[in-house]
Amino acid sequence: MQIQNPIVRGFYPDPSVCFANGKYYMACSSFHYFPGVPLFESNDLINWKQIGHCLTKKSQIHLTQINSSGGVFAPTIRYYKGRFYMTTTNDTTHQNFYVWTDDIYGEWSEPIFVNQGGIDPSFYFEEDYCYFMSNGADDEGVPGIVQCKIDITTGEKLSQSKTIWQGSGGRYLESPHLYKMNGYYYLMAAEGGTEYGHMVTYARGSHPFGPFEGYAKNPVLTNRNLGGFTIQGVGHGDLIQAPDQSFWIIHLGFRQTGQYSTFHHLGREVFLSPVIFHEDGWFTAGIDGTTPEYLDIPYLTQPQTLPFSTIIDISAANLEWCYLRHPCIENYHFLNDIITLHGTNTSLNDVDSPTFIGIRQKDFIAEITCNVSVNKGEAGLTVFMDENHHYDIAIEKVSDQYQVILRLCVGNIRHIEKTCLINTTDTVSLKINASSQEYIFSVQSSDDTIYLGKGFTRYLSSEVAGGFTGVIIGLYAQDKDGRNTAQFSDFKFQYM
Ligand code: 6LW
Repeated sequence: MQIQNPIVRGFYPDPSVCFANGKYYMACSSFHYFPGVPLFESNDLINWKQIGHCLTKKSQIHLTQINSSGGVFAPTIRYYKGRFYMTTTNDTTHQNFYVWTDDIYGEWSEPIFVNQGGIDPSFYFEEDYCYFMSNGADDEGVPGIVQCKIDITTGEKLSQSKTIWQGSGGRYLESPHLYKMNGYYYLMAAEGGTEYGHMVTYARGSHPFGPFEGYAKNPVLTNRNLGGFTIQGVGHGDLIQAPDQSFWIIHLGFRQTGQYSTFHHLGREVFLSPVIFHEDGWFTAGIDGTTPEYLDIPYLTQPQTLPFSTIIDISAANLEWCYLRHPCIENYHFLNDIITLHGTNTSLNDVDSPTFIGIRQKDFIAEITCNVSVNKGEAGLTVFMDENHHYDIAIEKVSDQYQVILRLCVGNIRHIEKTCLINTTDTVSLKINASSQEYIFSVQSSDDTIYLGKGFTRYLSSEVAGGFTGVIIGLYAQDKDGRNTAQFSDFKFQYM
């Protein structure tokens, strides 16, 4: 059956995957968003359903007032002897830690810290030993992929951190994962940085601590030489076997907004590329070493589901909600298909936790609508990349009328594109029409659609905003004079 990359769309970077009890589980990075580390389940590596998050408690992750794109970096998920382990870095506090659970649908443990630096920690388990690797430098200061043995019950180091591979020469050697197959240890990594030069490389050896011999034709997977192809930045992956025992790399990549656009705003997404092991024990990946848009998946029995039009489940049970840093939960109420938000004087421009609850934008072309009412201050929808890059369409109470505002924030330019008074204090329907190049903002009143203006997607892109995240569509409320009350209903995403 044919499928289309990306297999998981929207800002879900740094995928790591494991197999347990007949199913696949995948974890992604989440940075300053809460809950942390979205967790997915699949039967076939193609159709993924979010089942929760690994970091759901404040005690598990420090996010208070951290910078955007700080916090939770790339995770690794592994299953060993009936227990799931997820390790990641809080890049803001420079700490590597892991959490565990025996119930993948339940809560995860409190963090257990490992005294090894660098980012992108990973585990390899063998004969009751746990090898813990990350990028960084060893105890002698030698840079590369570093590894130690740890006591998995305490996180205590059982050996020194030793540099085991220095990569193939690309910058930003990261994302190490170790596997054993056919008598060899394979150490897979990413190099080139998470932008246009990204790539997957690997080495193999006969012992978990090496020595490792790099694959002669590294990188084994990259789209860095495919100018004019919309899928770019492929790298940072995890190797996995499908139900028919074929090998695949699940990895990140991004979609440019057009063939030669060099902008992407939906963040890094999840892609799949085939792997073939050859007789000499080395493997090749992708189609001639590149990740294509369309792939034939011989074992697949259930067609791929792509993002479809949905009325967003506006209840607290929706696992896709994300908050900025640690939310003040008393400002969020879910009841009978209505979300009530209490805005504060923390605004979307602050490196803090404004009253904001969002869902990732998963495809370029979308119509997003929501009904909003507010008693004072401001409430609306935001197309949010970070505190300096967001487009807001909101209503504001002006005596006994609403004023509708379109605000475009790009860097330190904070511009009110349009305001207009509308003749109601009832619920207002806000609308965003997204294409690959622009967002068009309008308001629907009972008898009219009022066009407010537009904002280009490129100014919300990673190339302009920087950082590691992608666009999230948020419902928000703010009130510079105190605490307001806003209600949201009929939040819809229609993908075309
Ligand atoms: C992540 C690193 C990377 O930890 O970007 O693409 C960093 N790779 O491996 C943040 O996602």
